[in-house]
Formats: sequence, C-alpha cells, structure tokens
Amino acid sequence: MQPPELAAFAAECKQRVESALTAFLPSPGTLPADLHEAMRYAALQGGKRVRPLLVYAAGGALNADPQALDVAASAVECIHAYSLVHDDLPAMDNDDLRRGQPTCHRAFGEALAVLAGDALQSKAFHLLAHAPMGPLKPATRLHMIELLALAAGSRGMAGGQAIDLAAVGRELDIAELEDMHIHKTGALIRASVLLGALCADSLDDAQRRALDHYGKCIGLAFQVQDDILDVTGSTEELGKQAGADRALRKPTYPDLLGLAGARERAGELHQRAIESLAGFGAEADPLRWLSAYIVARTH
Ligand code: GRG
Repeated sequence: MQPPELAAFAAECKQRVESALTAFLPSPGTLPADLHEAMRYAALQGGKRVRPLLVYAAGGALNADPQALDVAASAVECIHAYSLVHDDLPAMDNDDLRRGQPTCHRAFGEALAVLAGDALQSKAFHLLAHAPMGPLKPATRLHMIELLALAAGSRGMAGGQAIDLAAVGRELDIAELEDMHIHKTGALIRASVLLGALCADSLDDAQRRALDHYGKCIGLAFQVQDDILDVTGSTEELGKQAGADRALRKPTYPDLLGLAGARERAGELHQRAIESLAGFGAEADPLRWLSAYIVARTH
C-alpha cells in the first residue's frame, strides 16, 4: 500500500524522467544503431525509477530548478541502468530476466550489452557536464560529477559489487553484510538524494547533512527489503528470478537476522530516515512517503 499522494508524485516524476531520458539518449536510428537500441532497451524498459524519484523529492524539498532535476535524475538512472546490465551478465549474476523482459545480453548478446553499459555510464557524466541545467553554477555541476563518480566507483557501487562477488559462498557477519550493501546499493541511492539537493542554490550545510543521513538510511533499508523480497516474492511479482540470492549462495539479511529480524532492521532504518527530516516541513513529505514505500514495497 502507498499513500495516494505518493502514487501521483511518482507518476509525474516517472513521466518526467522517462521523457528526459527518451530525449537525451541517442535516437534509435543513430549509428551505431544496435548499440543505441541496446542502451535504450536498458534504460527505457520500465523500472520503479526509485533513484530519480529521490532526486525530484530532495530537490522539491528545497525548491530546486526543474530543468536541473531532469538532468540529475536522468544521469543517476543511466548509472543504475548500466549497473543492472553488467550485473546480469554471465560473468556476474547470469540472469535471464530483468523488469519482466529478457536481460540486455539475452536480447542483444554479451558484447553489445557490455558496451551498452559502458556507454550508459559515460552518458551520465556527459549529461551532468553538458545538458542545460537552468541557472546551476559550473562549480555545482563539477561537484555533482564528483559525487556521482565516487558513488559509482571502486569506493562505491563497483566496489560493493566486488565485495559481493568475493562473498559468494562465504559466511559474512552482519557488519560485513552492511558494509557490502552500503557500497553496492546504498551509495547510489544516497547520491541520488544529494544530487537532487544540489540542484537548489539554497542548500545549506545543516540541510545537506540531514539529507545525507536520510539517504544513507534509506539506501540500506532498500537493500534489506530487497533481500526480504528475494525470500518472500515471486518471480512474477519481482520481474526477476525470485530466490536468486539463495541460488547463488549469497549472504542476505534474512539469513543472518531471520525474516522478522530483517523486517525490524528495515523498520528501524525507516524511522531513522524520518527523524533526519525533522528540520523540514511538508515540502519534504515526498521523501517521507518514499522512505515508507522502500520498506513496504512488494517488487
Ligand atoms: C555491475 C558495477 C556493477 C554494479 C552492480 C546495483 C548493482 C551493482 C547490482 C544490482 C543487483 C541487485 C539486484 C541488487 C539488489 C538491489 C537492487 C539495486 C535492485 C535493482 O534496483 P531496483 O529495484 O530496479 O531499483 P528497477 O528495475 O526498479 O530500476
């Protein structure tokens, strides 16, 4: 269940980021056509768009420039789409299904899927460097590029993925599991919140710290819920193979804490996220709804 306000907010933001991505990605006929088709397939085939929603929600809490938000939301979704394409490859999780459709390498072949992921990553940084972002200062753009690069790189998402690969079949304790997820999934979610906030000139240090703490909590909560859904969800509901973590002998929150303990951990993180928004009024409600959604989602 989600509040009707979140459904309306999400529908508007999804529509905005999907139109922006459709316009920003090279059109289907542009050469090399097969590569651009694979990029569009990976980025435009649905998905919950949680990271763009967080960009818009954080920016909305600070009255940020809408054009800048469209660019930041598209950039972070390009990084996310690239990570899913590479994560699904035979060398990684070897998945056949993503968002209810054949994975990119199943549809286009492995070599093209590698290239589509690479090019989506480059596109993200090109957008932040080049696309019109209203009155945003060049120094702010540079700061956003740095933030996204760190979140996606070896000390962020790619590093988390390396920790994940090394953990397969090993016993991790809860601190090691959290460290892996803070990097693998949490870093990009946390960066999405800050990217949205940076689209507002008015962002001050206290607001930045509060929003960063919010992003850190929901980034981890997202993964706890993902692990819960891997146990409780069906392949049909999830649009990807249910039980995949177990099949790959990956450590998960329900393994370490039990299902009830994992749910409790997700609830705690949600509470801490809400507390970090105490200094904001109703303008931050979409961030509150999104935190609640992240720990209640069913896919
Ligand atoms: C390959 C460098 C590299 C990184 C991959 C993020 C990631 C690291 C892998 C994704 C694998 C995975 C299923 C992680 C669990 C959490 C997660 C990120 C799920 C997918 O994100 P959603 O649920 O997907 O936001 P949609 O389809 O809604 O966009």
